[in-house]
Amino acid sequence: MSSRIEVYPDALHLPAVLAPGEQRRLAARCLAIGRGPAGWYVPRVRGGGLMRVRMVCLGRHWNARTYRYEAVRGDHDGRAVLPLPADLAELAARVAAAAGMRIEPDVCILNYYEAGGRMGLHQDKDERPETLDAGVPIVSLSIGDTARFVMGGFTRREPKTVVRLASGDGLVFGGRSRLRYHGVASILPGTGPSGHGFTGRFNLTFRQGAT
Ligand code: MD6
Ligand code: FE
Repeated sequence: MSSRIEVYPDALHLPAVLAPGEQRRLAARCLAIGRGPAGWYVPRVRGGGLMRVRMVCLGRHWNARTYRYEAVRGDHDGRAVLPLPADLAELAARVAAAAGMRIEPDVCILNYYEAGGRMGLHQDKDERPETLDAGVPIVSLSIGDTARFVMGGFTRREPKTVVRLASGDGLVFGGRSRLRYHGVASILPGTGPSGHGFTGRFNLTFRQGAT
């Protein structure tokens, strides 16, 4: 089993939980999904600004205006959301199990960052209250360039820790840490493995309770 680093209670970093071949296959899937008909879009947030990341949701669509999950891309082009493939849901469950947690995901948010990409500090609290109360984790998988991922407390101001999420790394974020603030401070261009057929960083977050 790969190593587990406890960043906070119930927030575990699993370096290289994905083998190189798995990373390559997953990268090819991400590219195909993103380039497909209901592919990449850049969300526009409530304040009106564009996010610095491209996104595609699988299973349910996360609406950046309403902060709700829905069946169509209501804040973008109205297209139906793509299904969440069963093998990806199983992969997320496997990674959760490696951290001693359980998930039956119904949504995956696929993010694509290029150099200069980032994601502001936020909490993930748009899933069903039962799921949040039970501490069902979010499972995050990263491929490509390393990200400087920032994790803090339960208010924006608390002290923060930086976790370098490299290609193949998992982060299982549940239990007592499910509602911690976090974000992506920066991407370190050129740090990903070669031979994956893309530049930049893919991140997949699997969630339960979006329906
Ligand atoms: C990212 N991830 O790593 C953005 N959220 O690109 C997240 O926002 C995130 O990695 C909840 C749990 C794990 C995550
Ligand atoms: Fe998040």
